[in-house]
Amino acid sequence: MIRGVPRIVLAVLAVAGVCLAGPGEIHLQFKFSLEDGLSNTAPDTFSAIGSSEASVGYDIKDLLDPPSPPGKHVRIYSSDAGVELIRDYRPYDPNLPDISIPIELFAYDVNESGLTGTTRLNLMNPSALAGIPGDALVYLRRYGGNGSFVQYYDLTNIDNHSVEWQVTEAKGVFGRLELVVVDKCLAADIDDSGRVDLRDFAVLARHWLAYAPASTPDVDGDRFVDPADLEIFAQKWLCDCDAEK
Ligand SMILES: [Ca+2]
Ligand SMILES: [Ca+2]
Repeated sequence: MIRGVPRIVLAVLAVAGVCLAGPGEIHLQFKFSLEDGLSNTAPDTFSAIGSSEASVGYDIKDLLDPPSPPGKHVRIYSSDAGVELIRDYRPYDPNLPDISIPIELFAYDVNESGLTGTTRLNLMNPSALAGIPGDALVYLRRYGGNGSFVQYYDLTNIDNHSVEWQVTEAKGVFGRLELVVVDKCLAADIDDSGRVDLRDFAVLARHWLAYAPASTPDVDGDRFVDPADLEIFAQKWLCDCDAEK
């Protein structure tokens, strides 16, 4: 037996997992605001949309949205499109979702002293989660302005639909989010071989109960390798991810 891995887990892995996912759609909307103790800083919203429609692309009209009010404001937008998108469409296969959207959190203070207070992020339409297949992981990871990982939010947990944290003298890009919607099979296929098998398990076992920095494999995305990862792994044991379509 591989050291440190419970015997019961090895027993579970003796049988193949359930491989097929169901249909679904994605349209998640987030509201981002900052309370500085005197007044609410002008909030912003961000929509993350996955669509299987080949014709759907970036919505140019959203690029023309008016800027936030002068004075002080916060903004939330995807950051890998080369422009500040507040509504971002991504190709989406409901049977094999694999979407990762990098999001930037931006603060502006006309006085340049930065914004200090409570930052809030709310999922405005949690009912949309019902349209995502149960075989998909849906989560946010939050990073500080220096890029270091701070917190993980499993969006299937209602407690994470409204989260807050404190910021001090925030100005410019003071944090980042990563929105991930990924099929459990793809998440469990750690070596990207297309199949969930012993090679993936060996990697997990090597990092068992370890903190997982950015480059270390982790199935459920919370940066720790623990029984929650193995539970998903067991569900997808011996699955061919590409064959799930
Ligand atoms: Ca694999
Ligand atoms: Ca984990």
